[in-house]
Amino acid sequence: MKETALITGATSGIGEATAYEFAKQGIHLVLCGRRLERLNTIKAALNRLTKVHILNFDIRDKEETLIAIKSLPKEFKCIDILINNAGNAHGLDPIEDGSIDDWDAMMDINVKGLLYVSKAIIPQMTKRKSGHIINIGSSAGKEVYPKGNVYCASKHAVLALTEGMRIDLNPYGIKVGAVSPGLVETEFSKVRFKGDAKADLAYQGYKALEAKDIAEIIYFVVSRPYHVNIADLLVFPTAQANSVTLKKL
Ligand code: NDP
Ligand code: 8X3
Repeated sequence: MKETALITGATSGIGEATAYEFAKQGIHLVLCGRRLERLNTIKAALNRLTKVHILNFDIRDKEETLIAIKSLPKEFKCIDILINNAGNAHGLDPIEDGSIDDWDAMMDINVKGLLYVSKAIIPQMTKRKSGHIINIGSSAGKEVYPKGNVYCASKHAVLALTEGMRIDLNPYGIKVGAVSPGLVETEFSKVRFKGDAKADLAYQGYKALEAKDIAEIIYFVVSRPYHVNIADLLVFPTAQANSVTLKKL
């Protein structure tokens, strides 16, 4: 029987690329996101390769999240692989100028949303004593950079939760790990800078990672034999040495 993966944030960037990568491998997919039109387009493209079901909800809303996951039809109910990917940075401001709405968005989506989705899926994994959870962290979860304050805090929380999940789910044989990228060229900067021209500059003058690079790594992580659990994988573009060191042309 084919495995089923639920991917949050599958409408763009790393989540969408992971959906394509998994579909190539025949993994059945539950794709989640707020932009329904994109979910429909991706489903239409991937249906030729694998079975796809879409769930359209906002992970900030705990009721909506729990109801959406409960609504899964029988053939998609058993989730073998959970990719907690949905998330974004909102703003890049020194702490004294930060917007409370941006702070709420980052903590509500990157941390609490990840918890709501996990809460909806983990009980079936503990019951079956099997499953694999991958949380998409960030280099920002390992080091704090100027003006990164709350985004970095949210990603530090993702890595702490990854460790906590791995410890608590160890008795059930459930694998838990994180993939922590540096700069990846996606819609991430458009969201961070709210469409401002700064977004276009974020990936100029060097070769950033592509979403596909991370998707291939995620597939590598899920395709290891059962006794191998990749706990955390930090990946930078070659031009980037850490959060503040970037070799531009
Ligand atoms: P994108 O902006 O391209 O994708 C973000 C995804 O998250 C979208 O599919 C979006 O879907 C979804 N999402 C955002 N908010 C919500 C919400 N409230 N409810 C449901 N889904 C939501 O960015 P990336 O692909 O780059 O980001 C994916 C993950 O990778 C994030 O966790 C990010 O922090 C992390 N990351 C990104 C890096 C980068 O440089 N790009 C580097 C390190 C980590 P929709 O809007 O349709 O709901
Ligand atoms: C995204 C990478 O450096 O913009 O997590 O925080 S960074």
